[in-house]
Amino acid sequence: MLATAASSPLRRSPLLVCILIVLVTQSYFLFKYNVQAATRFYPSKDPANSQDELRSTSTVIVTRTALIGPSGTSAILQQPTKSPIRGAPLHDIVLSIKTGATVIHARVPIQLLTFIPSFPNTLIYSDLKTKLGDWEVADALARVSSDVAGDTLKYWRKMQEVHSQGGGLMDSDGKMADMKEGWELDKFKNIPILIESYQKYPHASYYLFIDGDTSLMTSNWWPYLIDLTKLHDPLHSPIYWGSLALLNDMPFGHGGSGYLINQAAIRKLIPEGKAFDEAYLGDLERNYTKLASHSCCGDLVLGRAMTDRAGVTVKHKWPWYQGETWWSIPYHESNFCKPMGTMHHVLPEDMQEIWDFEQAMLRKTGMDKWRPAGWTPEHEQGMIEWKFSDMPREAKKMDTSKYKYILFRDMYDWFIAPRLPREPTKEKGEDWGESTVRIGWDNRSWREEELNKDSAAKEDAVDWQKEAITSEKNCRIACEKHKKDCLQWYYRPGVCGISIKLNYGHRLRDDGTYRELRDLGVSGWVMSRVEAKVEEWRSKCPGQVI
Ligand SMILES: *[C@@H]1O[C@H](CO)[C@@H](O)[C@H](O)[C@H]1NC(C)=O
Ligand SMILES: CC(=O)N[C@H]1CO[C@H](CO)[C@@H](O)[C@@H]1O
Repeated sequence: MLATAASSPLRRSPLLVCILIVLVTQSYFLFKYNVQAATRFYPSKDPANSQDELRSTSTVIVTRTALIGPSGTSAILQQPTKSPIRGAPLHDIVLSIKTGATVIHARVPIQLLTFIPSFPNTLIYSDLKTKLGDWEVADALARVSSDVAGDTLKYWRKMQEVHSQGGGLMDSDGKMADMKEGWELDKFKNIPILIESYQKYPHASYYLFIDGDTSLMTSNWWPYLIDLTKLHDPLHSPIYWGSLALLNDMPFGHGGSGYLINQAAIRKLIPEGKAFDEAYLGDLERNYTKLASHSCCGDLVLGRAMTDRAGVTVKHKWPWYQGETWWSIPYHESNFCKPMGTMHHVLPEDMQEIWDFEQAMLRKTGMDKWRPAGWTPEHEQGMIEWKFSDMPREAKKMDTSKYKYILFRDMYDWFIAPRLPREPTKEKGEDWGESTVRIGWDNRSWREEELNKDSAAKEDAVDWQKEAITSEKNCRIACEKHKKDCLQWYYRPGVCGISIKLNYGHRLRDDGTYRELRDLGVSGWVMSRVEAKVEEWRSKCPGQVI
């Protein structure tokens, strides 16, 4: 085109040509710069996001503000920045979850989103047959004999009726409707759940029973079960392990902390050949439904069945099985270096944080790639399932002492250390001594040693113990001056708790006046002692420094 423009004005004006060339070159560089400037707003993430990145580089005009929502977060759905770690699936341990129709929607979905996928053989039991997404939820009370269960079962019938009429058992905020008595049904569930878990998976090596507000430290279970299997053949050496509780001298594994029963132990209760014998199972159920009807709790009933009928008494395996969550755990020398298996009373949002914590820990320790010895590509692809009762020879000889378990120490470092108040508190000219303080806060010191009116009235009570319950200051002084190993204290009028264990605790109420909160309780920590103690405990974790 230009070549034919011999007579065009361009040819006659070299100056115009020069200006044109300069303009074209300049806009080329400007364009190039813009592309770079624009890509800088989208820092490269992982390959999964490169698609998005490409799109944003080509649409240079899109400005940053257009993509950012009012809260400052991106308005486009973000891909996960890192792919989640899913260790090897644990097919050979049946996970049975017990919950109730009034709380299931608040609790179980977050379990399904976090640890349950690692336990492909999971069973969910409620007091109503229902579904959660694609998961079938069974009614644990379906096989309970109403003639022996007694009056309590009226709540169950009521629930079925409300549900069948289309009434929700939970309001849209996830709060329980009127059926608060529903929890009384809970004690009838444990034996039916055990029977049905065995019927569904009669060949599993292990059966783990937990509640809807129990959380698992999933990755720790692999090396734990390898070692357990080396010591106790799951088909022949009965195991009923948990966190021992006692009621009227009756030992049982506390339900919320979770209890583990192997096949050998289940077969002591339901002998070979009886797994589908409904006459036998009906008899078993009736016997223990009757016991449940005048008992407090289902885990106790199960303990009775295991002890009396199966001849297998629960073994106390705390703190692997334990009933606290990150803020209620009393951190102490006795658990600091120990691995954790279960947590209880876990709020849904805490369950998420515990999951994030586990993911971060696995990356940090490098255990994300860990597999048991004898694990093959066929296992990895899901073509064969791992059987603990028939482990490869390599696994039986496997040295798991190098495995980096997630410990209570790690939980302390992740959850507690960054949250403890560190600045010594000076308020309204008061002298708080060495302690850092939170008002309206219960650090559960009272669980260790509680001084109160009764203890002050005892003959051998000394002066500082009597005075400690009269004011915050005296309670603090009791901890700081009179108990050299006291790490923290808690005061409310008439009560002074002092503790040699570290417990973070929780806010007692979200709102209120200073006075109101103060009357609820004040917690203090002697941080210099806390730090020294934690370092002392930490130094005793063998080979676990990471
Ligand atoms: C149920 O209790 C009866 C009476 O004590 C007893 O004879 C029977 O063996 C028990 N059955 C089971 C399965 O526990
Ligand atoms: C919320 C909570 O756990 N509060 C406890 C505070 O301490 C007293 C004893 O000092 C307990 O009775 C409360 O239950």
